[in-house]
Amino acid sequence: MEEKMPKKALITGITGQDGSYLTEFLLSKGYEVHGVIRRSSNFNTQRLDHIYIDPHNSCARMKLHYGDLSDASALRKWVDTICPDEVYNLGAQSHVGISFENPDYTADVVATGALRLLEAVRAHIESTGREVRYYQAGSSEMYGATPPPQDENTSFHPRSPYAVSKVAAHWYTVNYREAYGLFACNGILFNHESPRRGENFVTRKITRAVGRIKVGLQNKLFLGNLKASRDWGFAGDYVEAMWLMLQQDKPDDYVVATEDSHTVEEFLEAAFGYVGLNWKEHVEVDPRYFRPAEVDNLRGCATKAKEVLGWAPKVSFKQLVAMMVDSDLEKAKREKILVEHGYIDSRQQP
Ligand code: NDP
Ligand code: GDR
Repeated sequence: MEEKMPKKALITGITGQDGSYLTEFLLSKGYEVHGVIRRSSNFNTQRLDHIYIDPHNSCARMKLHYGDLSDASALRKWVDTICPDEVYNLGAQSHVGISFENPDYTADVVATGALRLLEAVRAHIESTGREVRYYQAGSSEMYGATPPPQDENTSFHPRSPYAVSKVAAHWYTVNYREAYGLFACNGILFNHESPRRGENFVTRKITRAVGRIKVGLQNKLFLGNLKASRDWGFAGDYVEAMWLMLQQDKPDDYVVATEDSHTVEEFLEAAFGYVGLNWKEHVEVDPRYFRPAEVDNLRGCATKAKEVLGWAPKVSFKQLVAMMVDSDLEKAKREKILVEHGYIDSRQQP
């Protein structure tokens, strides 16, 4: 009997938070997973180390290739040589605050990068006749100033170079679907976090500090706007929704959210409270972290994802906070041992 070839996925942003969870998920479904990674002077694959198998080993089902969303020729080359069934565009300069400092770069990678990848997929389909499905990592930041609840019909009012670039990527994706019949989906994902979240996003910055304060490595935490409210879910739950979108009969756009929103202050209360600390004794507001334009309130309505995809979040806000604090407390304990033995400097902070 002929053996069935495994499906192939190509992921940009594979080294990021979502890239690592999506890779685990797709490997568990039997996929061969290919990832585009950036050249860096330091290794940037820490989030993948636990699933990495040397490619010389025939059982290696995750393969990494150098490329960049700013390099159209590399994107085309990898789409043509890998011949993926599904392409997930997760790569981005994804920090909203930093996008005000690096606007041009952010637009190039987030907006034009998506266009470059769509064009690589379109050209590959045209020359081979293969079917390739495309997922675009859209963001609740696109709603920006439009008040909640936000769903697929809510108008966009982006408030940062990052968010404007995501709106452009969203419409490029819709345009390639309408113009070329591409199976292309936009996932409009609300904030999702995990122990693998980048350390300069507010949730992880808080849970890292909670761990370090609890073990005595740090005393203060400097933050910006504490009044902003976000719909925070667990990244592990959200990558399943990305995959589900590409398994449907028709391409479409979906909001993915918990439908529950909390302020940064509430996150502080939950994270510090979980280990018996009072956040007010440790947190100071530093205007350096204020943004030129803020997004005050995001809360999604994920009815469509629930009804069409059969998707629902599994991890609650409270469980998410506990998961992140537990992980960062363990990390801080290990860090403390290294400090006490003089291997690292206690002033080293995220
Ligand atoms: P991360 O910041 O953790 O990961 C971003 C990834 O993009 C990293 O792998 C990074 O590589 C890669 N990358 C950055 N610049 C480039 C480039 N020029 N070319 C190719 N790859 C690049 O983000 P998340 O995993 O949290 O998010 C994944 C995607 O989903 C992003 O597009 C983000 O904007 C979007 N999103 C995220 C949400 C969230 O709450 N997490 C919500 C909604 C949307 P490196 O490791 O080398 O830096
Ligand atoms: P966000 O996430 O901007 O929603 O974008 P972030 O965690 O950076 O900010 C959330 C809110 O917290 C406020 N805040 C701070 N933020 C950071 N980073 N650092 C601070 O010290 C701080 N103090 C207060 C912010 O002002 C903001 O209101 C994330 C990213 O993952 C995007 O890529 C994604 O598209 C959206 O979520 C949905």
